[in-house]
Amino acid sequence: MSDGFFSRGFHGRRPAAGSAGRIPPGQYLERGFPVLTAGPTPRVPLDRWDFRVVGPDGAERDRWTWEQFSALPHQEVTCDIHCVTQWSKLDTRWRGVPVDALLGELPESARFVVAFCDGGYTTNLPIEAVTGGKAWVTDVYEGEPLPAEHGGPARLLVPALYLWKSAKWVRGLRLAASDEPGFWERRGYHNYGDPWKEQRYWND
Ligand SMILES: Nc1nc2c(c(=O)[nH]1)N[C@H]1C(S)=C(S)[C@@H](COP(=O)(O)O)O[C@H]1N2
Ligand SMILES: [Mo]
Repeated sequence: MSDGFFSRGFHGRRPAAGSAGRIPPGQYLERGFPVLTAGPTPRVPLDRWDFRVVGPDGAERDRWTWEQFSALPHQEVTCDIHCVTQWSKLDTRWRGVPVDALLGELPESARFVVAFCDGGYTTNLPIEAVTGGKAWVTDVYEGEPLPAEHGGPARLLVPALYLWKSAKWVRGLRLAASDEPGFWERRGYHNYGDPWKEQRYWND
């Protein structure tokens, strides 16, 4: 996903090398990993965790327990992430299940998804933004189980869009025929959120 080939050799020595052209307009390079959460961090025991895919009619199409989800084929993802609060972090490393594999074969009517989470957070995405190898449900960050403050046990990862679309503590995806703005989208954030177009707020 990223041009890690060029930047890798410079880690530690010249950390800015390789960042050219990778920081979207209005963003700055962040080396830490800030935590941004509206509300408390939910903590659900793994034996009560599941991940569900729900159809446009509200019916459950698929469900995985933690054990089943953990056993699904995972991919390594190295990507840059961009937060609407203006920080970007390069070459973050994750492991996750491609959303393509979780959604499976889609009904004609499914044109959008709403990610739903423990704690009640939601975010909406057009189906094309999460299919075709562009999104994962991740449970490993930098080789370790994803920390709770960053969305563990599992979070959606959609690196091409601002990070509010990467829902933490995600518990499922609901297919939808029409678009339904999520938590931040109803509060003034842009409906799509492309960092390269600076789609931060409603009128951008
Ligand atoms: N469930 C949930 N997911 C969420 C949020 C949240 O409040 N709840 N905040 C979003 C926002 S606004 C951002 S910028 C990123 C921050 O991710 P981080 O805390 O791992 O940096 O998570 C996104 N995912
Ligand atoms: Mo955010």
